[in-house]
Amino acid sequence: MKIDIIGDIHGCYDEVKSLIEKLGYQEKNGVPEHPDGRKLGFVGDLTDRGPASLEVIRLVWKLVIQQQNAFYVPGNHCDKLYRYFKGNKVKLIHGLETTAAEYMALSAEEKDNIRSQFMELYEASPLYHVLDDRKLVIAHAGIREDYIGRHGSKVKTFVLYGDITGGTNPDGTPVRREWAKHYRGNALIVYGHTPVKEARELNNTFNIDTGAVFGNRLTALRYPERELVSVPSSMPFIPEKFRRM
Ligand SMILES: [Mn+2]
Repeated sequence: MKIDIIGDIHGCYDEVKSLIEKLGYQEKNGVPEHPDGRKLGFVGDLTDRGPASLEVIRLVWKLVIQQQNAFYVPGNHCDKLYRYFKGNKVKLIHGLETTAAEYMALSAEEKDNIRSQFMELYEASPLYHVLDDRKLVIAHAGIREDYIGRHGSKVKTFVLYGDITGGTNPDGTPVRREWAKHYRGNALIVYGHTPVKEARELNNTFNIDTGAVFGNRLTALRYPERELVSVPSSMPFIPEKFRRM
């Protein structure tokens, strides 16, 4: 199987459009299609902070649900947006306020449409995808080898938030252990969640969150070629958002 996996988009619709074009996809009936039958994958965090979160949802819904021709796993931002759309009390912070503002500006009918599209997408998608005869795993924040094939709350927390200790850093962000340093599995793990200036390959894992929404780049990994393709971001660069590795 040949798949192009895209990192955290966070509402950067123009960037994802140009990345998909750069990957060789052509628009057919309003949906990108690859002449060689390649498919798209998404590591999650489609929305929040960027300028056009709802457009990103519409695009990914078309690809994954309507065309059944792409793979998506939810990120922690997707999980929170799902809870917001369900009517749960969630705080409109950490970028959700931008997605909520786009949503609130819609007509009642448009609201219903986007809300049901997103909820359908989320409900139809696994916490992580195991693909290509278990040679490839897509998980938002990555996954420990012994969690592959398992489900449940510990696994859910790990794939959405990473290997968090429960503690907080001086800047208020959660302390995360670097699970990829200790990963020894045979499956290639493709993930995002932690913005890095350069996509990072380590022990058969790839972090492809190159911080599009923080002004760096939006990146895709071509599988099985293991080639990185990226486009520059139009957002202002915020250096303190990038983890030093
Ligand atoms: Mn993210």
